[in-house]
Amino acid sequence: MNKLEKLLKERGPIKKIGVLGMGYVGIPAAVLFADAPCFDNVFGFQRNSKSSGYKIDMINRGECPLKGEEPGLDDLLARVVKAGKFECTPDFSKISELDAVTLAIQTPFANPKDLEPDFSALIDGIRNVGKYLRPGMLVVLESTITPGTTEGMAKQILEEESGLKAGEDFALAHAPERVMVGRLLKNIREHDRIVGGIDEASTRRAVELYSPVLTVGKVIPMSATAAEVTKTAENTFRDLQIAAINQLALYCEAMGINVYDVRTGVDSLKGEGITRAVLWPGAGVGGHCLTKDTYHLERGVKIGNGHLDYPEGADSIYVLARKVNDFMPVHLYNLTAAALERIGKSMKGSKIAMLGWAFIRDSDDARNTPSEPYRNLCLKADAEVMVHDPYVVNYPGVEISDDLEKVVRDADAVVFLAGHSAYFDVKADWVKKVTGKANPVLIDGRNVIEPDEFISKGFVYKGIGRGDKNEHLIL
Ligand code: SAJ
Repeated sequence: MNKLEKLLKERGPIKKIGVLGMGYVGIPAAVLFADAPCFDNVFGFQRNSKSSGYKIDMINRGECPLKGEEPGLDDLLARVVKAGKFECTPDFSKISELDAVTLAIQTPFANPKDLEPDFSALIDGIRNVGKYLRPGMLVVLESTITPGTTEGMAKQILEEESGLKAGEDFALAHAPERVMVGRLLKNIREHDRIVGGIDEASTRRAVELYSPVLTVGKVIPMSATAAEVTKTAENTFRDLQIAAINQLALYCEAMGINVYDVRTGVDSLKGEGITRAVLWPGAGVGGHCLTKDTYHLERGVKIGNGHLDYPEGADSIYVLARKVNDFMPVHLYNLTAAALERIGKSMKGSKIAMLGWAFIRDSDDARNTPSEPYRNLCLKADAEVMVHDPYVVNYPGVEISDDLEKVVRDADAVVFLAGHSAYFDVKADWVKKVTGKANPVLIDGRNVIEPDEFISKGFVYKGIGRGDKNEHLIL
């Protein structure tokens, strides 16, 4: 038995837990730990900052500061607070009383241009843990991080701040979150949980921490760096699959065929051992995960000290996938300009009605939305742009209306950028009447409408992947 295993044995089973970062990852994680009978109590650590300090009192009143519907979370939080099993505090010194501490702190991009993550908040959190670290404690990073961070930067800061040695005096692991807004509790309980320690003892201790909160999911143990690669790769692979069908959509347009026929065809190849993850082409890829995790993975393989053997001068297919997906709003703009040109108009001076600002259907989440680059291209071409979205209420610098008629009125072009359910009921007659145009342009970025219904009413239609319709006769 090594020094760490002895320390963990002396300390006994995990009873007191701390969670740093009272956000959409930390809060459900904390209340689920608090709800587990085998744990005594949980502290939620929240800096008393101007922007988020209000959460401390709110949580201690048993109220959940997260907006949006989260089934079961309000009740569970109220219950564990009332039972005295969960308390939010700005007093980080309480960390020294704990057996395990997890960090669920966001790692956004400093600015989307240089694709470098902003680890400052996470580093703050790690420093705070290091300051109050005691022998035999377990530290777990839950944030999405560049592979190599746990073994590298995190371990280094914790050791500097505490004077203790990772893997000897304390256990260190990475357990990436896989939650999605709207299903936070369900995802934590039911998804399998990747748990990766810097050594065997750390992995085992982290498995002890997470097993009690899993109902359906099971723990999948591995090394800390393998866990970091798993998290970034699972999103990189999804982005790659979306890029594959987006590229096929562009090919189908060039070859004059319908990508949805081809998709149905390819998807029909079934049978044991046959897999074809054919996803859906669209106006682009937004959100918090797929737009950045590829770059975490790419950076991880670069900072790693191993030699990468890869085709000379070839782009990573993962980065290429990001470029294809980021091209889709540009392609949508090109379709809009080409359709306007067919009726002797140009972007300059035309009125564009954008339908959809959220990055995902039937959601108010607009993080890294593809609608933004599309709108910027239209404005750059001196078009007049109106934005509709039934869920997104505000977005810095963009006026968004939930009044569809107001946005569509007098439009030269109506463009679908999100697949919100409400849009599937939009009728050609209604759009034509409201735009007041003889040949309105209709651009479909999410396969929302049936082209013939609009083409037969004199619309100039172009849809992503619809090579079979995009050069139709104008009636
Ligand atoms: N998208 C397409 N075509 C598709 C699927 C998505 O264009 O076939 C676009 C969406 O419009 C959106 C973007 O990609 O703009 C992302 O969509 P998403 O469904 O991947 O939603 P996310 O970004 O919320 O991804 C999350 C991730 N979950 C976690 O990180 C825990 C991802 O790993 C999941 O695979 C994904 O949800 C999911 O499957 O729902």
